[in-house]
Amino acid sequence: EQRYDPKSIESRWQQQWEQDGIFAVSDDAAKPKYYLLEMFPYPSGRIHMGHSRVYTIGDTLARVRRMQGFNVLHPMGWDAFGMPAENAAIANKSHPARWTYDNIDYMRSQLKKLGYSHDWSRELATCDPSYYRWEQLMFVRMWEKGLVYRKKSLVNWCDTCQTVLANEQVEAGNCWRCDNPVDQRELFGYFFKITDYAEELLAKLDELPGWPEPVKIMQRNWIGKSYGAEIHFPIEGRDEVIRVFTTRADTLFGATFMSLAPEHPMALELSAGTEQEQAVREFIAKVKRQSFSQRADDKSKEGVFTGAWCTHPLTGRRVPVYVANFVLMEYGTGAVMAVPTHDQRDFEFARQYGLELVEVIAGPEGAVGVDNMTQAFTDYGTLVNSEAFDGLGSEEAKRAIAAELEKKGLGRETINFRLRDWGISRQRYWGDPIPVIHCAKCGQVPVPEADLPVTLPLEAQLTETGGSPLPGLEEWVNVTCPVCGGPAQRETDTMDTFVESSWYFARYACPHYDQGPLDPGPTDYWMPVDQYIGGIEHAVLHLLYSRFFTKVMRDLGLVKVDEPFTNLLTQGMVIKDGSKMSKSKGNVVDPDLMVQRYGADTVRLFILFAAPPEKELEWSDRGVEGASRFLGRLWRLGLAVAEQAAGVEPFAGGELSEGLKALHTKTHETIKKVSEDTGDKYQFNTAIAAIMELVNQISLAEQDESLAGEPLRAAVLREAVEAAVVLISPMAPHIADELWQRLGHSGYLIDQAWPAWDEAALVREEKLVVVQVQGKVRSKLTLSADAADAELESAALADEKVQKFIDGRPVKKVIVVQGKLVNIVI
Ligand code: ANZ
Ligand code: ZN
Repeated sequence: EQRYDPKSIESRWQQQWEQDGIFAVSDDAAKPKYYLLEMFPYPSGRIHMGHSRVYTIGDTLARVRRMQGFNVLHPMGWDAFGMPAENAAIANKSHPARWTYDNIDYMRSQLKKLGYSHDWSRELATCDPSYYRWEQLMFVRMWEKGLVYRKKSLVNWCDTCQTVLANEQVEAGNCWRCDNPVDQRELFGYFFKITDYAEELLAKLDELPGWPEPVKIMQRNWIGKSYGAEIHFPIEGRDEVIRVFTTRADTLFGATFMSLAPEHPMALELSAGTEQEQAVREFIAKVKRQSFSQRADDKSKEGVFTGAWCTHPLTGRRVPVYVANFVLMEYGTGAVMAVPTHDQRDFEFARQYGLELVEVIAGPEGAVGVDNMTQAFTDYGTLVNSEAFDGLGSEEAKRAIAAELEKKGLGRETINFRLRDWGISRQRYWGDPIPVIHCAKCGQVPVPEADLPVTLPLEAQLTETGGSPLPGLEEWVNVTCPVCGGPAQRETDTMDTFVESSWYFARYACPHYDQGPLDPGPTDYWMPVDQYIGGIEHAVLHLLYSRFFTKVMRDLGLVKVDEPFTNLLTQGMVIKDGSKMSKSKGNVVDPDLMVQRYGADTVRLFILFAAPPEKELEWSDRGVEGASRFLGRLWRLGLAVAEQAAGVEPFAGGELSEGLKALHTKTHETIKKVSEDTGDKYQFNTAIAAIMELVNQISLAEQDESLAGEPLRAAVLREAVEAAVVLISPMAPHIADELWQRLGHSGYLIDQAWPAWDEAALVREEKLVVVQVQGKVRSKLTLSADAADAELESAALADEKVQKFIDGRPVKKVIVVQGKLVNIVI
């Protein structure tokens, strides 16, 4: 007998697959397409367990769909620009390109060793000019459409990473990459107008039933649509107003002061010439040194009076204007009407600075009186102290007050979004150069299409501090202005790497196309991605940007779809000893090592069997051992049946004895179960459990001497083993192809049609079960032919006649013999 030796089997089949190019897919419009994509990896150096999990899930599904008759696109590439390459290059005195491409080569070989069915003929790396040149073209087209603009703005600056971060990249005040606190700086940068698409990005979420609800909720919150009002407060002694955005126009009569963001253009202007000017200057300078996290911190609400007053738009009362650190310039209008009785921050601020309180919303118990308030009352209620609006409910009052303001020309109902435009400028070297030229005469001029791409100069030497070397490359920087021909300079910022990952999925349709970003034929055929798989950590960043970019590409005439990903699966984390696998926790299991020790099929099977895809997966060495033992059992059985059923066709009809009928039924039940579990729900764990049950039953039948003489035995065994091999092939493709060959077939299982089950075979027969008490036959039961031992036992114990003979005495032991006889010992 031959031992199961995954190492030799796997390398042989991987070579065969590659040699025959069986994973390369053509744009065969005659077949229904299925585009399956896993989020592409950053070439960090090695494949980790998280990668193995997401690609194993994806690969299994890709293989199932292909066997089901779809033309499956399952591409792979590299999210290859980004900071770690620069850091590694500085540390190793090498070049980011070198580091990146070396890593890509290594990781590609690791992925191949796992037996994934990626179409490597479509491989792309985003740091390749043949990729990023088209991104530059789209940038220029977006510029022409007014979807890109340049402005000086207060940006999130990470001093450790020496770069700007988008709002989405700041997590609780810290850098998403290095976790250090983020500062604010004023810098020029380029912005993509994602806010133009806010309404559509929000609305279309409702048309994505194939997305997990938590992801949609996160996106909705991020887009943050608020219905409210804009209200104008005329400034005393000037012909100007301060505009505020509020979601609580019903509290207008309780507005007793104003709060401006320190960055608000009027903050300094209003204080100019007043006694407060110096204090305001100092305060603004102080806030500028605070990080966002400090400003957002609940405990440090600070402010200063500007010395200016404005007029309440409905009561005409005087309202002092403050500058406060917790008001953000980036939201609404950067100014807030402060209602200390009904907003907690304003309440605390008012207490701290001795400002007036006016109660205007009464709860169910009525007004409480400002002297009794220990905190703001923030619920909706009934208006009091609000002149003509007294007695109205909050909702009604909001509309009525907005209408009154509109009549007076001092406000109106409005909608505000939390979503900000996407700042894409990074002061980094290893990225896609922003294709803009600065001319003293003409301003910012996009690089003409004919001059694209702006190639990232590879001769650059990185500086020790991590700052970009591009501004120092005079030969590269100095150019002539494409408009006036005068001396000009290149933009030296590069694009946020999230730009590359916002459209790579479309480029896979035509990765070698050199006439534009996307070849219409294949793009229209393949897009959208039918199933996207990746981590929940990308719920807002990558997934929102990709949705935005798809809409931009649509509006540039490059794609026809509105949404990039029809279905989204967010796989759970891989954990070990109860916590996420990470270097810092020291609980990392290296997939490569596991593949070496057990083989790829075992690793894949364990990953799929241990948990459903969305759930956490707890790494367990015993679980891996179990998967390995199971494949060993399948291997022996496969070889045994190959020998015993050599030359015999799988069962195709005829009268079967009870024992063979049971196995035939089990075979078809398993086909049905695995088909359903790999259908819409991706329950690979239960699918594998069903295949394991089938294999057990085959093993029992194979050893069952009573079946030895049956003429159809070999045919039924072959049918069952072949089903097990075909069904396990998407999960454990190497052993499956090997057994398939040894069972006398040629070709690859991925080209095999997914098996169909025979409804007629599913009908279960009944059997007679004899029940003995103390060795004497006391009853006979009719049970389903496949009833398990446990079922026999409980049916026997529950039987009335049996109960009579047990007569209340404790049962010592129940023995089930060959599924036909139950003996009860008392
Ligand atoms: C008056 C008021 C009274 C408010 C009240 C709330 C409660 P959402 O729902 O998130 O849109 N606000 C507006 N602009 C702001 C800024 N730039 N920085 C900080 N806070 C700002 O929040 C809208 C509310 O947040 C607005 O409604 C405003 O405070 C505050 F009893 O106005 B409200
Ligand atoms: Zn010029």
